[in-house]
Amino acid sequence: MNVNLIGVPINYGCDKEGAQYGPTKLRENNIVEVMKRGGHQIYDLGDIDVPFICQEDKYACHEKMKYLSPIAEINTNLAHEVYCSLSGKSFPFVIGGDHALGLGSIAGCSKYFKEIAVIWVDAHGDINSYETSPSGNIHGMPLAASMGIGHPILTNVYFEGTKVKPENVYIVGARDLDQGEIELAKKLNLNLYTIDIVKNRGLENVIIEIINKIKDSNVNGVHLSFDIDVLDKSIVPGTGTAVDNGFNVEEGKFLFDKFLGEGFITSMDFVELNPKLDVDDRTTKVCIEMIDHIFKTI
Ligand code: NNH
Ligand code: MN
Ligand code: MN
Ligand code: MN
Repeated sequence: MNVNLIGVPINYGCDKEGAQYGPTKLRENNIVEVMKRGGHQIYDLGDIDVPFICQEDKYACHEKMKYLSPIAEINTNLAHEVYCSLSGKSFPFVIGGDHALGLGSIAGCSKYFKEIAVIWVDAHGDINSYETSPSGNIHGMPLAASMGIGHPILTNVYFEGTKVKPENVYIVGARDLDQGEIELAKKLNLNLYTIDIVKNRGLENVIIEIINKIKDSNVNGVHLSFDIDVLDKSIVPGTGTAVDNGFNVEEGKFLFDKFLGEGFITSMDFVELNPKLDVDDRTTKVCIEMIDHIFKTI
């Protein structure tokens, strides 16, 4: 298949030094060659432009959200690159960078397919708004904004209105949810598969249920957004908000086997590598191992 590799060297969403070096770090570790091993035609489209904004201007746009305007701008560009990739029959593989980029990926995917499902694999829900966020970090908000919840500058990125319906959102592996996120998940009756649910019911059963629900829905595209912090803290020191009790590498690979093996995933994010926090490049190596697996499965 044709794959477009798109880098988004952003750390404004997590407000932590280092996440912006993810794409460069992965390219230095031969991500393109690794992706080619699966027999695909890989087009490296380079990085989306991320303008320099000084720390003092963090709250220039909104008192409760950091770097709001540049994040919206970056995501608008990303959305169009994802949309154009899909229009050109290429699979968009978006590497971060922090998870704020999910907003742009989903917007591009939604414009192309109209009705989409989103599988959000993450230790976090990323369904905060500025009213519920404990941090003001926008990487904790992209999934809410994609469902039309939050500030209009975020919810109207790329085109006006909701990108994905709440009933078509699937969160997998969450174990560090904020109070407001728990309440929103209840209110919207989200398909929320916390780590406890996954461990009780079994990863395979949960994945099969999600696949069946998606197949029964009327979506044309499925976006898989993978935040590496869904993996256990012990194996990903190089991520900004590592959480314990997460998946091991085998479980991560199994998840890709099942979802990608189904053949219905139409775009992907791979986010939150922070090379500056890493120990002996351990997290980079895990990322490369995962990416190798993804493109041998897809
Ligand atoms: N929930 C927290 C917040 O909104 C942390 C989010 N951090 C993430 N999300 N890494 O995936 O600030
Ligand atoms: Mn995330
Ligand atoms: Mn996370
Ligand atoms: Mn552990």
